[in-house]
Amino acid sequence: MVPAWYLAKALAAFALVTSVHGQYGKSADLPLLLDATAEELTAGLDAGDFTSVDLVHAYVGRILQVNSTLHMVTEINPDAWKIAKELDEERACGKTRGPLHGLPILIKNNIATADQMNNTAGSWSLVGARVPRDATVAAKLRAAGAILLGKANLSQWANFRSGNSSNGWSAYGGQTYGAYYPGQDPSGSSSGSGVSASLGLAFGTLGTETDGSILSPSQLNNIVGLKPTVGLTSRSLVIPISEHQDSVGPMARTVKDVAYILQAIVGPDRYDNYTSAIPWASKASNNSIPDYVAACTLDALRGKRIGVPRNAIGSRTNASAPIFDAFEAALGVLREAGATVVENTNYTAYTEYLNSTAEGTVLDGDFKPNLAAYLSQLTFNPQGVKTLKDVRNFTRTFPLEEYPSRDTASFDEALSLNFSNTDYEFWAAYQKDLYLGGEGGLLGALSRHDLDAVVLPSRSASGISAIIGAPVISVPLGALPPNTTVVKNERGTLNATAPNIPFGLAFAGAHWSEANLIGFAYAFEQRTNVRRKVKPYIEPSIELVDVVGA
Ligand SMILES: *[C@@H]1O[C@H](CO)[C@@H](O)[C@H](O)[C@H]1NC(C)=O
Ligand SMILES: *[C@@H]1O[C@H](CO)[C@@H](O)[C@H](O)[C@H]1NC(C)=O
Ligand SMILES: *[C@@H]1O[C@H](CO)[C@@H](O)[C@H](O)[C@H]1NC(C)=O
Ligand SMILES: *[C@@H]1O[C@H](CO)[C@@H](O)[C@H](O)[C@H]1NC(C)=O
Ligand SMILES: *[C@@H]1O[C@H](CO)[C@@H](O)[C@H](O)[C@H]1NC(C)=O
Ligand SMILES: *[C@@H]1O[C@H](CO)[C@@H](O)[C@H](O)[C@H]1NC(C)=O
Ligand SMILES: *[C@@H]1O[C@H](CO)[C@@H](O)[C@H](O)[C@H]1NC(C)=O
Ligand SMILES: *[C@@H]1O[C@H](CO)[C@@H](O)[C@H](O)[C@H]1NC(C)=O
Ligand SMILES: *[C@@H]1O[C@H](CO)[C@@H](O)[C@H](O)[C@H]1NC(C)=O
Ligand SMILES: *[C@@H]1O[C@H](CO)[C@@H](O)[C@H](O)[C@H]1NC(C)=O
Ligand SMILES: *[C@@H]1O[C@H](CO)[C@@H](O)[C@H](O)[C@H]1NC(C)=O
Ligand SMILES: CC(=O)N[C@H]1CO[C@H](CO)[C@@H](O)[C@@H]1O
Repeated sequence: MVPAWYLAKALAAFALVTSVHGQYGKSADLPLLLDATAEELTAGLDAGDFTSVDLVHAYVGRILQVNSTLHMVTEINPDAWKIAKELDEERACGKTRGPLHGLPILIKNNIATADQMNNTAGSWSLVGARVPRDATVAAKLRAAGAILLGKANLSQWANFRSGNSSNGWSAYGGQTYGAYYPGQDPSGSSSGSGVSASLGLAFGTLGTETDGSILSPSQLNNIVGLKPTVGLTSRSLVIPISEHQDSVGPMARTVKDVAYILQAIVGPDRYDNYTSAIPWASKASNNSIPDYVAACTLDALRGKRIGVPRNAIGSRTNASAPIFDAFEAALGVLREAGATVVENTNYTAYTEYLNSTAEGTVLDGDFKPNLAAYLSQLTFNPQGVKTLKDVRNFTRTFPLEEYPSRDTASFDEALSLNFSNTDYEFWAAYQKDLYLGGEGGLLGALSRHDLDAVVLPSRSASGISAIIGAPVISVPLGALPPNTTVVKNERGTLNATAPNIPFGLAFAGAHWSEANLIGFAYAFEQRTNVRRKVKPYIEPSIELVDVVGA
């Protein structure tokens, strides 16, 4: 998916520069890309230490160094160099579009762009398909001056195709692996976004979540991920699963970087009606957009009430002991940061939730019409797939889709539902979800205990918030110890549990409470700096010093 000339171009750049970088004498000052933040990169760009073209060279070089092992990026934007040059010229003229100006970002391969890149959800059925315009979130990133560097691999169809595929596998992109243990299950479905952000293959990334697809790969790849309130970020021209649950959000190495990206992608969009529910997007509220970056303060937890829904975090076993220990220690950090930790703010309908099939009904009911609506917008549709039925037929008959070794169970289930998302049975299931996650779940706990948020191990955080479309942030909490027993995924192809595999801490709150959650995560991150203590086993070596001056 990437022409050979990229490789040639990138390697030529490195050959040129290694001979000259000494003469600039700047190498000691240049930020190291494994951890470089928006503010560090922008300071270097402003000071003229390096350019956005240098950043594109360096990040592409890093991608090429690890992609044959990890398969985390499916294509690189052939226009990235040109765009970087334009943004460099703007900066040289004293014009910057905002804090993301000139920073390269990778986006998940289900977010469409009206350029040379493919948007496939990992399926060969959509290779070569064209869209009428950029997805709104992609357009907003461009307008904010970000460079769309390429597309990140994902679990195919955002993990809504198969009952026996593997996380991070797509027919088009191959199998993504995590960087913290050989053969690491990268989790999903925003697998490539998680791995790429973690290894410093771009400044940051976008992922999408229906239930866990940002939070899970964020926690398991040692990064910060925010799943926004459904409707805060537009889903227009993002390949969907469910209009009631899908959300586009940032995945990056620090909470503040997540805040910078979020700031750029939020807002009302006439192409996605759910964005009209954004409370501040009205004249009545003076269009008072929250300042997510300003929310990053050390004392954000002071005086806040943070609940622990003990009945929703599972029980301690030998295998989960390290996560439970780290979680208890984290509660101590929250208290030291001035928060009141309120114990046993349990979800009253949690057992019923675990037993409920309502979410499956909502996703199945939405998928058929939502996918057809996406496909109907294509301006070029090479395989002529117009419905889920067409997509299933394609998947079952096109050899590279690996059917039946990877089945189509999710497609089959959605197609077997004999009603759609306008039916009363659908509405009943959706209302049940609103009760299970609302009064019987998160919202009931928040109001009964007068809480600002709840805190959980990230692995337990997505479901209750997903079914009501509420926001969650995950921040690094720790990694499994060296004596962890290696356990494979169900397919037997990945190492799902292993030493050094990271895990996270999540804050979940009411709808539109992102600024609070960002503050809480920042206050925790700054006191613990877990990300810097957990190291990948594989890491690209190319740095800015290798490309500056090329
Ligand atoms: C990934 O690696 C393979 C094999 O080394 C290479 O052919 C391909 O072009 C690379 N893809 C990207 C996006 O760099
Ligand atoms: C998109 O897919 C087509 C068909 O495989 C390919 O020729 C093209 O290079 C891809 N675009 C990019 C940017 O990789
Ligand atoms: C999983 O881990 C085992 C044990 O360390 C290793 O032998 C194996 O190669 C790993 N799997 C993959 C797919 O790399
Ligand atoms: C938004 O809702 C209006 C009114 O129901 C409808 O006409 C319009 O098509 C919707 N737009 C989108 C993008 O769904
Ligand atoms: C909007 O601005 C007006 C005038 O400054 C002020 O009176 C009003 O309270 C503001 N409303 C909100 C919701 O902030
Ligand atoms: C909350 O749940 C925990 C774990 O299931 C249980 O031990 C505790 O008794 C519950 N507390 C309340 C107040 O329901
Ligand atoms: C848990 O670990 C302890 C001590 O290492 C051991 O005695 C016990 O058998 C383990 N329990 C299980 C269920 O493996
Ligand atoms: C779980 O669901 C089954 C079948 O729908 C039902 O019989 C059972 O009572 C439910 N249990 C709980 C705890 O809700
Ligand atoms: C099923 O897909 C194949 C391509 O994989 C195509 O040749 C065939 O016409 C499709 N059949 C139907 C009924 O759409
Ligand atoms: C996946 O499931 C299908 C049936 O649904 C089966 O035919 C196939 O063998 C399974 N794949 C593997 C690798 O077990
Ligand atoms: C790993 O080591 C820790 C402390 O050294 C010990 O408490 C724990 O039981 C060990 N776990 C396993 C699975 O052996
Ligand atoms: C574009 C790209 O890097 N594709 C790679 C994805 O992974 C497969 C193997 O799983 C490779 O063959 C591709 O080169």
